[in-house]
Amino acid sequence: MATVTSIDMKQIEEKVMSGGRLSREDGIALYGINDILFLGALARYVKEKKSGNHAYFNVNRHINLTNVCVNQCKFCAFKAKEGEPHAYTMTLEEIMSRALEAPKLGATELHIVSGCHPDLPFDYYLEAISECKKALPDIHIQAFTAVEIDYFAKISGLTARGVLEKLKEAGLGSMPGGGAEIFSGRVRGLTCENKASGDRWLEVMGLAHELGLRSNATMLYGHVETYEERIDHMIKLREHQDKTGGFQSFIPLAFHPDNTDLAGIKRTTAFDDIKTIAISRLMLDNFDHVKAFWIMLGLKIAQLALDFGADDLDGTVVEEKITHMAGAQTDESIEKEELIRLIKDTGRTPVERDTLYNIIRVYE
Ligand code: V47
Repeated sequence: MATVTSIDMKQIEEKVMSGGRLSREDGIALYGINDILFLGALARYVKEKKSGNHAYFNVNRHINLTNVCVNQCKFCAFKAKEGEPHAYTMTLEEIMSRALEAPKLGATELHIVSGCHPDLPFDYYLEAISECKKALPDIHIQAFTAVEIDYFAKISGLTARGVLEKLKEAGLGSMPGGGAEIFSGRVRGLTCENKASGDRWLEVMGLAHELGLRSNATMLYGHVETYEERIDHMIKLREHQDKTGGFQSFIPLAFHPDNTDLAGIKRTTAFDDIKTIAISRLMLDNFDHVKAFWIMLGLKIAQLALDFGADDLDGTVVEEKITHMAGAQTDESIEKEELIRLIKDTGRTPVERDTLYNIIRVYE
């Protein structure tokens, strides 16, 4: 990584303070800066311009319908092949018993993502959404990554737009940001060669945005990618957002190596996590929110991230398999009161939001 001079830092600072857009070179230079307090101050300035002193959280419940997946990504510990001892596929009854817990927990959102199962028909996934919506009409369903939508199109013979239309009609409210990984073809070739390309991920998100479905966007970092590839990923998202405006939040996901095919790789460091939060806040000038997903960052880093550009901790979650199969040491669930305490301790105002960032309650 090239050394960054104080002149470079001054120029970047001036650009940010005057509302200018950072270039690819600026982004790469930001990764060369070890003064995280400088990065934090800049990112905090941008965060406060966008969301003032608010820090958001929501009350949600995750459900992963099946872990059986044709993609077999090397970074994934959640995946299974049919017949393996840890493979599972939920029945509709199992899905509904989890979904029906949501209102009892005060949840406003069901977050549903799954493996791309070789034998299940698209109707299985469609029915899961329509039954959840019928039973819980007031709950927002955020479900299926762009990769899953691409897969449903392949197995159903529908277009991706057709799949999205059917899911929307069944009750889909918005889409999570998973499956983006790193858009670089080099990295996808090494880690997830079977799944939809970066361009296809962006195309499917564009279709969803056209249909009025909002979505999030993620970046899985800390495996075989370079800093340049991270910045290119952010720039592709930024360009796409210029066109559609449909992304709500950017979520950098720290790679957890345990039980994956990349198990030799070391976990991300606190410095890398904090820098990546701050840099994404600075690069993604057209995203309203940057989320520090506490499950992946751990509660302590996620809380600190609120002072380095993030404005959201995500939710109560309840059941999380993707990161926990890969060695996450966080709990799978957190009480809303604990999220409020963590936020209050930073001096920010906790704001409970719904999935679309409508304010439910401000905890002054
Ligand atoms: O796409 C897989 C990632 C994603 C590992 O939109 C891993 O609000 C770390 O996207 N270590 C799924 N990450 C989860 C996801 C998500 C989570 C929370 C909120 C939202 C949102 C989206 O998890 C996958 C992949 O990028 N992942 N394996 C791993 N070993």
